[in-house]
Amino acid sequence: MDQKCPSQQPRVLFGRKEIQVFCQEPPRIGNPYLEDAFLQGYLKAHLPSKVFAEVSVELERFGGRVKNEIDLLGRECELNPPQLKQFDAWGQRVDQIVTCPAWKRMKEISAEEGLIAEAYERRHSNWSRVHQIAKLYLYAPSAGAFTSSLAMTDGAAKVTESLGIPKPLEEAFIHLTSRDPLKFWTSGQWMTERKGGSDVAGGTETIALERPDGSYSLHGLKWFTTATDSDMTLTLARTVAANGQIEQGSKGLSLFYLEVRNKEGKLNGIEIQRLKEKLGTRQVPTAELLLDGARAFRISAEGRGVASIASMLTITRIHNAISAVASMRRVITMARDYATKRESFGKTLKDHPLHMQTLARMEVQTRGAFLLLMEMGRLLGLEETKNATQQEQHMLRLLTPVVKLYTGKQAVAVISEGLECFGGQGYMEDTGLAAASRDAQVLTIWEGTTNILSLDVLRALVKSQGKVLDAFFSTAQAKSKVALGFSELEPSVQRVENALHKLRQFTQKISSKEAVGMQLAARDFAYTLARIYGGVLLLEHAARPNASATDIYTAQRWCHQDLCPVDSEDKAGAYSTEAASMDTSLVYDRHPVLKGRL
Ligand code: UCC
Repeated sequence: MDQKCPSQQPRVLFGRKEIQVFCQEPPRIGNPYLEDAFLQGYLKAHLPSKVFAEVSVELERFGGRVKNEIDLLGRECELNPPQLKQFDAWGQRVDQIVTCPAWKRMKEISAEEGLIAEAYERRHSNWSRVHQIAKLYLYAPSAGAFTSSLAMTDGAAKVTESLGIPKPLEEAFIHLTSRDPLKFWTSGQWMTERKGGSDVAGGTETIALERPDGSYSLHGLKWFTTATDSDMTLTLARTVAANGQIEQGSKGLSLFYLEVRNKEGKLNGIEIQRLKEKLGTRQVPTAELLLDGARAFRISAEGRGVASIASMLTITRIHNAISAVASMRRVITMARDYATKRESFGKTLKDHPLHMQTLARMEVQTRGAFLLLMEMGRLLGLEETKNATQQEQHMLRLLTPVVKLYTGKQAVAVISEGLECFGGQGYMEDTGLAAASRDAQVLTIWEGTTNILSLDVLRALVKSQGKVLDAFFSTAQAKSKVALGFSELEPSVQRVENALHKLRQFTQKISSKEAVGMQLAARDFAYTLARIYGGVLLLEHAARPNASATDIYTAQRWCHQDLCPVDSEDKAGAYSTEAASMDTSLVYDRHPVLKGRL
């Protein structure tokens, strides 16, 4: 990685020799823990000192492993995507997903490092989640998307635990949370069917027929199953009543557990139709599956499928945010290193102020996103150790969709900007940067698109009868007050308070509006929550005793954005019925659909 260009050799104009030696110094990836002052600062500020000492030593060691071992494996996974072998030489249907050795090694490393176990052993009590998330954050950009398997594995362990470890899952739970590579299992999450992935209640056609022994036989077509090489999965299906009736909608769905293969390694009534050809995350074997009598166990009460899998969604959405923030951090680390090496217009990139401004803006976004992510970990840890107050539980429910949707969008923007920092090299496949850009694009799509998650924010609001929002106002107000005594931070605190005031006014006004107005405002509303709370967390971070000038500067820059876009858009009339109608007219300008011809 550190080789030098032999650029000082005597020049032979356009000589063969000179052309051959042309090269640029690549960006270097160091120990990601040691290079991340902001991560270290966060952990030091929040973890009890004994926990910090232990966690810090471990993260430094793991950071070394990421740099020296895992990063190369991740690249191998990218270069050797999985393949489907459907038949053996003699025509026997085998449906084997062939993955590369590096992918298999990722599974072993995940067990050895306790990447799931850490969260369930809870050796650092309520800080165990923060510890696990910090570790995954170091791992994710080098993991060759193995993090998607881990997200679902963690989600499955969480569902199992929250259902009180039902009998059929007793053994599985031990496997999912094992540190032994020989015992460790990964899980899938099969939710998406032919009719689509967002409207699960409307799209799930799979049926479950009860067998005499109490297990079920599943029949259906799962259109998009990620990490299909997993050992087990959780999936939704409709039970069939004795009279043959099948209830449609959400109330007809129950949650099932099944093992993908039997003890002999044969698929459990499953046919792999094909692997999906995706834009990114090509390392991950994603498949279409026909369930043709797969043996499964119902693990939720009948009709409680969506509500029961919701705790899995909470976890996978947090994992999505981990990958989003980690990928932003990685591209900045690479770009800032490259900026010390690459010369143009007679100086290195780092000496071009406009280039530094661009990187600094990316850094501000990434720091805000990082604190939002860690706040999720803090709240989840409190909830899982039964230390969360009612207010903290409300915050966890509200912030999960907000943080997932916001960091996904930020990642796409920051990584795109990051690619530009390398000029044409950022567009090259073999630098690995193109893959980072492709992989980022999925972060806004899987585990709920931006709009679906914005509507989930409204669901949380309605279900709690506004209590999640009360919790938001009280928490944001209390946290931002901490920064009041600091003169450099006061204008930013003022901006946050103004935004909170406008948001309060907006919510009072909107509650009397029709459902369409609420829906039109949902996305801007979610963005507002993310911007205000990101600002609050940056202010809190900047007001701690050992804060640096850059901590203060970051909070100031973040708070300088429009912190209440929902108010700005409302004032511009964006949520009125007229606006809704004009939106359609604009989209279908002079299109036959508007003339009733389609
Ligand atoms: O599977 C996929 C790819 C996997 C890749 C994993 C890797 C990710 C990590 C990456 C790291 C690299 S992608 C597909 C994933 N699918 C989704 O995310 C689904 C998106 N759609 C939704 O989220 C919808 O909002 C639905 C499906 C939840 C809406 O369903 P319903 O049936 O219309 O929802 P209802 O009727 O509003 O809610 C049913 C119950 C209610 O509880 P009860 O009955 O007690 O009132 C809700 O409060 O479920 C509860 N509920 C929730 N609870 C619904 N959503 C939530 C929630 N988010 N949290 C808590």
